[in-house]
Amino acid sequence: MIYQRSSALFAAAQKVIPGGVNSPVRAFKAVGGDPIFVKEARGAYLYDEDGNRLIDYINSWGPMILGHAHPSVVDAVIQKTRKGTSFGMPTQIETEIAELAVSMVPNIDKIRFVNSGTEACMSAVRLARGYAGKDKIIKFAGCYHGHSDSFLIQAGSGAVTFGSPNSPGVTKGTAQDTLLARYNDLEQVEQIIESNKNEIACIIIEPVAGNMGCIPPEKEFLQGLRTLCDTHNILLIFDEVMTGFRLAKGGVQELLGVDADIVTFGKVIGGGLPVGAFAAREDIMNHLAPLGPVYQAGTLSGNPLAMAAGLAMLTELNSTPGIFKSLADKTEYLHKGIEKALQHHKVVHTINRIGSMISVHFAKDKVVDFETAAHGNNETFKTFFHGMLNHGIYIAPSAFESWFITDALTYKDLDDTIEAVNKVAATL
Ligand code: KE4
Repeated sequence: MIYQRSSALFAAAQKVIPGGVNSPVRAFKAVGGDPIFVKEARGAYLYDEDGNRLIDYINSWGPMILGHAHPSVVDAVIQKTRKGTSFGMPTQIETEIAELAVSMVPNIDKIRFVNSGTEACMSAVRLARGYAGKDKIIKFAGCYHGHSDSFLIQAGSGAVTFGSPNSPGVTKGTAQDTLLARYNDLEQVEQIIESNKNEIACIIIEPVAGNMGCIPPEKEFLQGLRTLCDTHNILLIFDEVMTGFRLAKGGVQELLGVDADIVTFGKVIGGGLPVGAFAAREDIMNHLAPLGPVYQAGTLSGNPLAMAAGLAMLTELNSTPGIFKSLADKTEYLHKGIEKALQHHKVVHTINRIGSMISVHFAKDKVVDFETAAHGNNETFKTFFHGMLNHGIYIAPSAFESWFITDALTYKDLDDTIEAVNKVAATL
């Protein structure tokens, strides 16, 4: 595969954009080489600036669950654009998507739209602190809730990739209110609660982690957190920016049957446009301005184009029978094929999968938390990444990410992907 034009575009971008990208993980720092510049995308395929066609397993880090340029999303945005792009005034479509989201997700009565997953998680924590009147939060090493100061403590995703989990610029004052636990370690959470009695407003977690690769919760872990929160009067925030409307219509709450107090969304809910959201039962959400004292705002929150894209996407997911099973079946098929190919070439690996999220780790032990995720052989991952790219398969340029399956993938695409793994595995 030739990437000359991408490299030239990257050189130009670096002159005016820090690192040539508007989000660090895109820069290929973890895998080396220049990032691929995409020209357009349709369905399961990316078409890059050098004319290569790539099967896409990132799908904009989750949003493109039905494939790129889905007709109903594109049409909805075009229709909306013709009527104006932003008003800073309430519009009916915000109520329509809010009603639909509330009908799809358990335990939420009201939802507030924002412009990113970071904003959703940041606002959810402020709401929890304002509602509970307490300052401290518990997060989990390797979980990523966006780049708000309180979260950049042993964050996952790009922050880990950069090997700088605690970012400069985050003050000691902020960091001291963020307590850190190990994912899947209920005992440690209990100890932290005991040592910070009546000071913890909330626990925020990716109920299925996706920013250390994909790490499903161990049995009873989430229910254990639920019980601890009920016992100690702590709010449980499920960060479903990645899992929401992906793992099930009602997200992980529905899939695994554990109730959160506040749920955050992003990615899929915006259909590819900048949308985040946070939601909860009425008595919590009514603490938000202008009703209550917890302030949160945004010029482009509820933007009509973004709402049109999100409403079209949620409507498709809500009205396509068996969509989540189709996604999970395709992911299982891919898992089995990759497993067979890597085993055949005796490549040490472990694969995590749940629903339409999957990650391949070049480690021998099961990956159950940040520490075991970090045991993966990054040199092998780099070779694997570039090998797959050279066979026309685009996976996440970091071992600390999940692959995101889109229903636009055909079983032939999956077979082509498995064949590429077979060829690349021979070189590992
Ligand atoms: P954004 O602010 O990037 O929209 O969302 C932050 C966020 C919050 N919570 C979870 C569980 C997330 O996965 C994310 C963002 N995910 C990363 C990919 N792992 C975004 C990719 C990027 O940083 O460019």
